[in-house]
Amino acid sequence: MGNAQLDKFIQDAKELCQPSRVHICDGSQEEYEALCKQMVASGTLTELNPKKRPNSFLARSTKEDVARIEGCTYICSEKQIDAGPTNNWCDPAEMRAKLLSLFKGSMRGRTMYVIPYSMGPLGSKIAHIGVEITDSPYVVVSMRIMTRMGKEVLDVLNNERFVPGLHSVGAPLQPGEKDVPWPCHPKEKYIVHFPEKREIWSFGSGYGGNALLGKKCFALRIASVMAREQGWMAEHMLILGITNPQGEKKYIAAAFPSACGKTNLAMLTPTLPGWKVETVGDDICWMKFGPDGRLYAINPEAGFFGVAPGTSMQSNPNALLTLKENSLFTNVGLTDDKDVWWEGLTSQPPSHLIDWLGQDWTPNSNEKAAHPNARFTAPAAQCPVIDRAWQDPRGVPISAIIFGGRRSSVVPLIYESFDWNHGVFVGASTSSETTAAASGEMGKLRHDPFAMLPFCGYNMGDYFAHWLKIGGMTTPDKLPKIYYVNWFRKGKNGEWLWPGFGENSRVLAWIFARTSNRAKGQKTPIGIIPAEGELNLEGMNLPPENLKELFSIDLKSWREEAEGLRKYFEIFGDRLPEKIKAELKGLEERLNA
Ligand code: TSX
Ligand code: MN
Repeated sequence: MGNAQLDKFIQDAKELCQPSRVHICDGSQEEYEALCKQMVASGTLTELNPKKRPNSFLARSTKEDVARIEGCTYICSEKQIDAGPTNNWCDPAEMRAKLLSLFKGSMRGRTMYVIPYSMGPLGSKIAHIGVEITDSPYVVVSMRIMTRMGKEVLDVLNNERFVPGLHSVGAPLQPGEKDVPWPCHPKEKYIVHFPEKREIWSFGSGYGGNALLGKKCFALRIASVMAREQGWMAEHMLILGITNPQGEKKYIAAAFPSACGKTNLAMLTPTLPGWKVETVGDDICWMKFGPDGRLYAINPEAGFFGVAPGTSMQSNPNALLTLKENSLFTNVGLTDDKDVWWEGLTSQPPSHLIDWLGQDWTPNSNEKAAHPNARFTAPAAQCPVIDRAWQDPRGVPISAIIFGGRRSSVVPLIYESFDWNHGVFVGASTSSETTAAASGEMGKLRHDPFAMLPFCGYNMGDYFAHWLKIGGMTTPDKLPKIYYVNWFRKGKNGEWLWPGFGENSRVLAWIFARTSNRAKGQKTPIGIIPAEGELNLEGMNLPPENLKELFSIDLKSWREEAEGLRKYFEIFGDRLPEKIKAELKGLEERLNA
């Protein structure tokens, strides 16, 4: 069956970008292999040792194209106030004119690929379809791992509406001109969203979230706008299943700013005997109310696009096992036996490798072997602990939502919100100390409400209001309980108070107990913490003074915390919901009582 919107999208893109060829992707293995072969020939990809890492490749980008670029990311709503204080805004007509001039002839000498894809299991009522048009074969093979892509999507598209995304690396080829391994535009980069029209236009970058438009652009920025309109939620959250020793299972969603180990939590190996954690997703969560009034979540993605440095058999064995084949690596080191390496993979670095810039590297080199934002792209199905319901079109029922951040002081290991509205306030208050991996100074506190700061497609104040509204759409007993965790609190000598990683299962077990009414908790001015003895610490030798410090709530520091929040919330002006103001006032009153 034809689709008029699709035919017009392809025709318009062709006329504007003037590619040499048009290729409609069918998503087949043959197509994937042909594109990989073509990219090996062009120097974009290096094939890894098939004995060590079958059907896997390495890509190296240029120095200038290594990460998402928030400064070049725009929400072009009709009115600036609807993009809000946390987004870059530009007048949509002005931006459209700019984009039309940039995209004019931008695909000359290249193939224009049309990628029909589904975010979420095909046929799920929570899923949505997108079509990305791109001149990058790297994007095509990445999208094949990260989404359900190709003919099967066209077959269900019919006359349904889809989210169009037009992407060009912005490097047209003159007749006879030889291509470079990583084409991109040297200066002009634009990642543009038109929320009212539900369109994405991305120019100049070939990297990650700038170019794989299904992920941050669609599944978060555009989807957050659709979710608000339609009464559902598009969140920057992992989804995990947790089973207790009695075989009872619950699902938890969790949002963290970058560099907090979200993928590690999603694939956790519990140290608590008899407990099991399984992964539904590690980055994005779409939730809709089910017929029973509970929130059901799907992972709209089909793969993991994770930060490689720091990923090891110690920090995340399940991620490493996921990468054993059929994986794409970007900006990692290449070992002499044609395998991959990055900082933190092994305690002993190889004595020689080729670094992410293609230069010889030894442990004595001053540069890093892998770029700090080097990535792996791997099929979720290959994860050894992938949840059996990860592709269930109905989604999984969410019992708890966790927020968290990296805080060396003030914030306890875990607390629970008093109710939904207080939980929304807690989510809005999410903040994290910057690490070397993020841009800016180290250790500076950055507010990142709901970990959505760079991903909300509309005014963040209205997004808080949407969360509050969701809480009124069902009965309180059906809503997930809301938590805030901090794995990163430090003692007086700068030592970690909590071992983290698999030991975090003890915190998850308390959440499990609370959501089953099996733990009574203990009220504090900021929320509910585990009552004496409720956090299972058996077999871990946590010094009692660490436990005390992990849960200490210093009223003076928390008054400063509330003051900082009050100041931060000012940026939202009259779009800050009254209920959020009331929650802040409530916190201040409890701290002063
Ligand atoms: O991912 C992390 N998690 C969550 C795991 C499920 N990391 C890595 C953060 C960077 C992405 C952590 N780092 C966690 C954590 O819970 N905790 C810490 C801090 C920490 C680091 C090392 C030790 C203890 C705490 N201990 C030793 O190195 C022995
Ligand atoms: Mn993310």
